[in-house]
Amino acid sequence: MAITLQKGQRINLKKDNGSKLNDFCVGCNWGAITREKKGLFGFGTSKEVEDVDLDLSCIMVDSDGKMIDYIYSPEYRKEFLASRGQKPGKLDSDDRALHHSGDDRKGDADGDDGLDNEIITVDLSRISPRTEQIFFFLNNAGKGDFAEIPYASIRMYEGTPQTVKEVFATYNVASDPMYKDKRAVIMGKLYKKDGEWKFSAIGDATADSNLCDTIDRILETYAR
Ligand SMILES: [Ca+2]
Ligand SMILES: [Ca+2]
Repeated sequence: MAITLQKGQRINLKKDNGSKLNDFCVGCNWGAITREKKGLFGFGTSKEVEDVDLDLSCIMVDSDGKMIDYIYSPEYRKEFLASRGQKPGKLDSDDRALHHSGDDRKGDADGDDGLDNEIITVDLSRISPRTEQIFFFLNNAGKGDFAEIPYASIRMYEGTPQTVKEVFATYNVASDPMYKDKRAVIMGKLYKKDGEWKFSAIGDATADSNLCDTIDRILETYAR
């Protein structure tokens, strides 16, 4: 049975059969916004689909709370990142333990397709020994806020980005009034405790208008 995570919940990565999660996907599934539009002269209605560009990213932090690696979209403007002290985006961690499936700029236009739109695959056995925490977060790169998005959820599952084998845990992060004016969600972190990896569902929504604000916030408030 998949665990439905609650804000603040901490879980170990043990499965029902007693084995541990090692190779898995952290994915985010979301929908585009559909608006009803009145037809010409007020006759009939048509549907207008508005793309939703969420960006799934993560940063790796060492035991001093310092950021030592990251994954975020290479589509972010290099000049902007540099002005905020961040390097150009990339889809692989330096230790090759984590890999991002690439930027989705639209969301599901025809309803929930059951597949995640952006996915970071994780191989815990390859993570650099220096990494103590990995924070996963979502930024809305388009307009609007999370309250308008019909659905957005994060989940951890075994399988591949194309085939979901077994869902371990899920967490819903949209279409709730609490997300009004919120444009970023710090979803959770993988963290090492006594040599074992665990997951903590943070679930904090923020008004951060860009990735660099969220990275700064995580490093200042969550990583220590
Ligand atoms: Ca995106
Ligand atoms: Ca989807």
